[in-house]
Amino acid sequence: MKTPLSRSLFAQAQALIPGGVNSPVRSFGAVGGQPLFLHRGHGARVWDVDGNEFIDFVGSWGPLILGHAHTDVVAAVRAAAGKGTSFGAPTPREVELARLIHEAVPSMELVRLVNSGTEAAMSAIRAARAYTRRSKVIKFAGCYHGHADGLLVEAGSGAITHGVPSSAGVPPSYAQETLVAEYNDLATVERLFQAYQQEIAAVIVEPVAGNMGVVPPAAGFLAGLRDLAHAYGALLIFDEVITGFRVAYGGAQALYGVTPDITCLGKVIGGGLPVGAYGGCREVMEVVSPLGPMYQAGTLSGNPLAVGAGVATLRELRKEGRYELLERLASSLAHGLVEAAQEHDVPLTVHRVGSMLTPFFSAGPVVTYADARQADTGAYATFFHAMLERGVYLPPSQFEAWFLSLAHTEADIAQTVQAARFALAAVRAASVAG
Ligand code: KE4
Repeated sequence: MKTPLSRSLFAQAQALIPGGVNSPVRSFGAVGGQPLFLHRGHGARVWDVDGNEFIDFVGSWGPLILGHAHTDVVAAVRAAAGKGTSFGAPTPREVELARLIHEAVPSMELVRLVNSGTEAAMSAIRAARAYTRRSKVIKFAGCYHGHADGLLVEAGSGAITHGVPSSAGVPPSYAQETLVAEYNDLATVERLFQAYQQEIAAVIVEPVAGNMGVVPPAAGFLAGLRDLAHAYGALLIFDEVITGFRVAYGGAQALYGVTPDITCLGKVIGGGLPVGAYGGCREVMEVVSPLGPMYQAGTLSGNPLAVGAGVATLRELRKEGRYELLERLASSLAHGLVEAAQEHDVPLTVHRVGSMLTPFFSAGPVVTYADARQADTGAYATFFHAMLERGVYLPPSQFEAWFLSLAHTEADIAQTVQAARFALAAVRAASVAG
């Protein structure tokens, strides 16, 4: 595959942008090589600046559940732009998006729109702290909730000591209010509650982990979190930035039947434009300014173009049969990958929840973050590049989710599985060669 223009653009970008990218995971740092510069997308496919065509399973990291350049989304953005791109004042569409979100996710009695998943998560935590008048927050190793300082934290030395920064520039004083537990391990959560009792404001969790690769909640894990949090007077926050409108129209809370106190959304609700949201029961959300003492604001929050794209996306998603189609396509892909791996004797554990999935290069099981980290990232890198060469664009990291859209077809899945057979043969050959 020839990529001279991408290479030239990457050299230019590196002279102007840190690492040549506006978000680190795009750099191909986890798989090697240089990133492709994309020129356009349509449906399930993207084209790079050198004209190479790919079936896309990144989908902008989740938002493009309808596929690229969906006619309704493009029309909504065009119509909004023609009437003015932003007002910094309430607009009718914001009410419509809030209503669509509330109807889909009834636990979100009040919804505040923001501009990203990061803003949604940091605001949800601030609301929980304001409501409970407590400071500490429990998160899980391997879960990612955006780049707010207090969330770039990993487990401290002891099992129940406060967190330590996982990024330069985060003062230890910010990290020490964050406690880190193990995903799918309720005992680690209970130990933190026993140690910190009434100091904990909230537990924040990805109800289906997506940022360690896709790791579903173990049976009883989410309900156990809710029961533990409420037993100690803390709130449960579901970070549904990925899972919201992805794993079901009502998100993971609908799929698993566990209701959080606050929900964070992003990605799909913006249809590819910058939208995040957080919301919960009226009693909690009435702490948010201008109703209450917790401050949170944003110049472009509820922006007409982004909200228009989000409304068009949710209107399409709520139509009959949309999630059944996503389920069929994703199930077909998962089974094809498993069969191809068996054909080539490559250890592969495929996790899937709805239309998000991850093939772990590991014999498994993969239940915890520690399990996920055992995956063979070298094998994933070999697989990634072999798939790219065969026209399939995957997340450039073993620890991310693949996303399908309503624009993918059974023919796309068949082409992807066929490419995977070659790519897995390459993985096997590399493994044998040692
Ligand atoms: P943003 O601020 O990137 O819109 O959302 C942050 C966020 C919050 N919560 C969850 C569960 C998330 O997955 C994310 C962001 N996801 C990453 C990919 N795993 C976005 C890709 C990137 O960082 O470039």
